[in-house]
Amino acid sequence: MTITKPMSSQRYAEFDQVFQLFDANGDGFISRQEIIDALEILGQGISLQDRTNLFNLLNKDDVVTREAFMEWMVNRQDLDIRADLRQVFELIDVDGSGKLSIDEFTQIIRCFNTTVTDS
Ligand SMILES: [Ca+2]
Repeated sequence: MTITKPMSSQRYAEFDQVFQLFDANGDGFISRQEIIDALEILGQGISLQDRTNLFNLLNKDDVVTREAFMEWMVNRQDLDIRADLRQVFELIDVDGSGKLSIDEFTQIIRCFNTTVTDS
């Protein structure tokens, strides 16, 4: 018996992980600030062109929907952001569960976000 799928579930899961990586507060949308934070973590791992494209995904509510993000990922299959993101993901996945918890991501954001001080 063969089952055909439009996109392999493994690939979809990968894209979904990337989405969750960007969606730091887990509300199902990527805000402008979340893109900025994620890009800061990725650093030079993502090209200027792709940075621009990401911001172009923002809709009139100034958020990126899961659908828009997935579509972008599908069209950017050659993009090495996935390799970079996997490295970042493994770095962040502190407990090695293969899943990224909000706590783990928040922890990393805090580590990188050295400009935030309580003074
Ligand atoms: Ca969000």
